Amino acid sequence: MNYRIAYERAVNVIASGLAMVVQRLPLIKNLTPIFGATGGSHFAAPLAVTFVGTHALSGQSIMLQQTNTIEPTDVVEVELGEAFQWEFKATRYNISSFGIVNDSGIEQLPSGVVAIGPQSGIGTIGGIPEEAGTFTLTITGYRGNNQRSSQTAPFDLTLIVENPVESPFKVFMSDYFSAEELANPAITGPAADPDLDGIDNTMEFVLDLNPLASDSMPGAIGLDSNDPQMLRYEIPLNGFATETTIGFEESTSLEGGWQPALGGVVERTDTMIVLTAPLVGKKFYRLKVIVEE
Ligand SMILES: [Ca+2]
Ligand SMILES: [Ca+2]
Repeated sequence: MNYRIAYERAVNVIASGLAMVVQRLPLIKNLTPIFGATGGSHFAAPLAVTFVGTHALSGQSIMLQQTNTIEPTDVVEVELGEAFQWEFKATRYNISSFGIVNDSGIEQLPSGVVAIGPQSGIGTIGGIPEEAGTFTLTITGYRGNNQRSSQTAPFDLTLIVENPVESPFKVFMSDYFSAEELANPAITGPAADPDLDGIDNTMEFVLDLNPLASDSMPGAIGLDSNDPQMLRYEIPLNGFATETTIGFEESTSLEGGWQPALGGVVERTDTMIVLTAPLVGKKFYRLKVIVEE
């Protein structure tokens, strides 16, 4: 048979959109340009929570009020590494300063989280949390500068920072590698090939191979039993890779010009992918995988 099948691997990694928002938010008063530049879908919807409208010494009752159409909340849930912002103000007057203490009574915010403002009476807590946990932040607003003059009643914000759900690829890699190795993309990144078998980690995952041991490309090539004029190439897949985009590309040379293999028929199930293509001329096929980290 004159037909030759060449395997190549192509990996496109769709990086998390969160990588776009890596800048630290400095503790400055000019809030708008910072969030304006990076705002949008990456940020949780800003929620305005109004707290108190009374002098602490006046003896008047203290209440929370909704100030916009979004349901106000005193519980904010975000993922580790997810940018967020949360706003607050007082109803009866514009606060000129505020103080925040954690549940130990210390003026300290979780790592990666900063407080900004107030600007036009609106204070903001936001950033990109770098530690998981549940944090209670007690906020007090002041009518005057430097946390002086009359003050609002304390308001408790509960910030819950959760570990993000691991992708199937990362779960797969964590079966083989230590935490230290998992943090090193040169070893465990999608395009890395630490066992030097020519199969990158993405393919090791998709094909359910061992990223630490040399493997050969799995699959069976032969004539289609239903039609001897057709080539049948069947590759078993990892059942945990069902969300992964996998397809075949073809070219008449290995120099490039790869196109989706439209001349053939591709069937995909949870546990295998099959290419059936006519036995005409010389063609190269390669498996292409797009995985989300
Ligand atoms: Ca490998
Ligand atoms: Ca391997």
